[in-house]
Amino acid sequence: MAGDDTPEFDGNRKLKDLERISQTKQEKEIERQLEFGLEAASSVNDRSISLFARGSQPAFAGINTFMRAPYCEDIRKVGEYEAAFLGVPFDTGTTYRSGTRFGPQAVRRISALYDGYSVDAGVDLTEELDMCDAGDVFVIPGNIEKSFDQVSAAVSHVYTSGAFPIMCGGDHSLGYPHVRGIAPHIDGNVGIIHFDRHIDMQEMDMDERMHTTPWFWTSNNHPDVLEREHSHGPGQHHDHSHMHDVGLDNCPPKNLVQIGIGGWYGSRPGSKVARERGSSVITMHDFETMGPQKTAEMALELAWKGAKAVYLSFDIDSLDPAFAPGTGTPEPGGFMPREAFEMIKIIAAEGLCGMEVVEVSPPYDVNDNTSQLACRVILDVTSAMVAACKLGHRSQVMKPE
Ligand SMILES: [Mn+2]
Repeated sequence: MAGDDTPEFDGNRKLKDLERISQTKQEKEIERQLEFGLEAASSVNDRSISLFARGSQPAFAGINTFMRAPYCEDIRKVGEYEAAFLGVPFDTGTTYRSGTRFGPQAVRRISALYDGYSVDAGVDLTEELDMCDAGDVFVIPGNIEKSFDQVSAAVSHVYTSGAFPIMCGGDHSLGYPHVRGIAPHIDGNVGIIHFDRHIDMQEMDMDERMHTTPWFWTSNNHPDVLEREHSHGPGQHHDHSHMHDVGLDNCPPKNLVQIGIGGWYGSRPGSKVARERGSSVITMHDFETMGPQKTAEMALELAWKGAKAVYLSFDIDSLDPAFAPGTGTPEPGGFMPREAFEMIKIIAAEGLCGMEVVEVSPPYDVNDNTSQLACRVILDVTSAMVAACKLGHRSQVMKPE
């Protein structure tokens, strides 16, 4: 029988916490809707409803931005927000199925379902976080290197404005230009936590910096790598003489942690690089042995060791294709969504300098399931940061107990 050893459970604890958060922004939003959308027909009893849909309801109506956040059309003003959703519709780096150029729009569309209030997270994102949709980067389809330059400059603009950058791809070749937009502004080393089924750490693929290569380049110019390669003989592994860009110098391989790696596609060249550079690869089997909590704690320990900041890269194909079929390179045996949610929440609570969700390919999706999961990853990461007071302004909108 349930007796004295039943732990005390307050099922209302988070609801009580949420009750202390203001609804000021939401009330202002309704005023704005009525002003712009005009009064509803007289038979409508709820007078907060407008004639033209100008707010969050109905979820299937309206002009979508991510989470119905304001569209920051004048990108000079992005620093007025605490976080910015930035679409990067680029898929020229895919090596199998393309289609991720449609990822940002699909994630925006399904995000309209949500209102930002989560009993589970104990967060009201609308009220606690000032987020905008910064629109998309003007990528150059068919040219990886020019797109990389556009993307890094755009991410750098958002990051230095002070807004937390949330990049939505696009394929995973973007991992490199995303980090290249942030790391040079950080005075110290940057750790990277990377969820994926694929190791994505080879130098080139089909003679280009495809989506199988981002982590080679982020960590390539670090003194540890240069020294190791020098001791093996200069130029033994690769020759970048044709490239002006040889990678970043403050992303040490020892602070790169990859989680969920496995499967049967394309890992040999990247594994060699990871082995030589001494980065950390937590395979799916390692994860099965350790479980989500221990895996996340280990990732944090490795990524933060001696680092000033940590960046989160989430490849949607780290989730099993039964849940996330809409992706370019599916690999069976991936995470259950709940396992991934648990890990990213633990990781985000320690703070991040930026994040990306990549490889959502809507043409292969079913019922928007994959884009919905990508949206969910962004919500879980940002809300965990808000709850930990690493992002947003909880203290200003939550009454003391
Ligand atoms: Mn992948």
